[in-house]
Amino acid sequence: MTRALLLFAACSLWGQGPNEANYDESKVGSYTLPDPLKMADGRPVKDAGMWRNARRPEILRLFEQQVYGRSAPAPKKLEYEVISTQSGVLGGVATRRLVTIWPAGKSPAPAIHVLLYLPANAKGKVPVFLGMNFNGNFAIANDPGVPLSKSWMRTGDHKATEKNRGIEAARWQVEKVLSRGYAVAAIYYGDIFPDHNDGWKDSIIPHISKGKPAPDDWNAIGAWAYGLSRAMDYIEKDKDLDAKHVAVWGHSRLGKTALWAGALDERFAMVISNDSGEGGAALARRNFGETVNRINTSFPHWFTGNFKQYNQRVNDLPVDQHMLLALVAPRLLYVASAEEDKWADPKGEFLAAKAAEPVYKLLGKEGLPAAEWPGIHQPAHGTIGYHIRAGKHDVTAYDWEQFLNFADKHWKK
Ligand code: GTR
Repeated sequence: MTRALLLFAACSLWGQGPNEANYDESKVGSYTLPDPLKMADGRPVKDAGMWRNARRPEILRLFEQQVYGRSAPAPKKLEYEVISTQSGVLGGVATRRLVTIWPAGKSPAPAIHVLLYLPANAKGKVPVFLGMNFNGNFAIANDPGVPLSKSWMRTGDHKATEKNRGIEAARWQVEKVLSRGYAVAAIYYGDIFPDHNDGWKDSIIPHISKGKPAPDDWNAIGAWAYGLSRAMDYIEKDKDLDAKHVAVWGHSRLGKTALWAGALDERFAMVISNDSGEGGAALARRNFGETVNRINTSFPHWFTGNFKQYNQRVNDLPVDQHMLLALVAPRLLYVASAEEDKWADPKGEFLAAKAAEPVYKLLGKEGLPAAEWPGIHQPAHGTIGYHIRAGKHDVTAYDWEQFLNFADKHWKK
């Protein structure tokens, strides 16, 4: 059973317990969202310049201080090595490139391994879907040429095994993405921060930030987002890739991470959240499914220390997640939900995307063309895209079909 399922089961069993998750729309209660277009001192944000120079940095700072923590600056010079390039892989449809990045300087410091697949028939620089995986790069496709990861694994004895090769293939849809003319770039989250309560000491953080962590220091999500930005550093150096058209995407905890990476790093032209839920695209103030208290209790290593102050007083947060989504503006933003993924609060994900819209409008962009929460399988694609599909917490071929249509609409004019 996955952690999410266990928690879900536990929450239902607890019944009336203090951590009970609400799934009753009539019990959500009322809440007031902070206005993304009002400065903390109350002044209205009048134009694009004031958003850019005053309000955007203010919101970014608040997310750093209170939610995800302050990350380290990018390394002055990226240390990396292209390990190999092999054409004719995945049945001939792809060229595979393996790259190693040392975010804190060469060994013995940790390495981030990048797996790239380029369409075999690519002409010119190729736009890229960059994501992070849960089981190692060798898990995203059935490709015997990708080495097993040597990093911590979440399952079994925490070591990679052959039987996990390709187990995330359905979630990555590599062949489909390539066939639509995009490259796939993948990194493994365990290279950056092993996903458990004690992961910090084996993460990249102590190699980069010296001394004891401060209450507003980065943690797992901050470190994973940092890894995505280092992969982006590499993409900028690869002559075969179009660094101006990179979509950063992620599922669940890695969807939260993709959003944070996209907020911090404006080189990402598109940001995609798939079922990211609490601490991702879902409104924190909406009491439905997972809560701030629950997520900080189950996963104390994900967010910054300060975030725990809000466990019992979510309404005191100076931000809510629509403001994280607004930090992506005016760039392309996609939020995907799943009907049965109640834990992630699909409606709260839609409402957050909708509440980010005034910032897009201020910047002269379309926003999200859906006045109401759309029905199942009725994607709405503006500058903000949204869909909810049937089924459970997962990434499916349907989700990819929408992400690719959205990218085509904006990038293949
Ligand atoms: C759950 C967690 C969610 C989500 C999910 C996942 O246990 O409560 O916030 O991140 O894990 O990442 O699969």
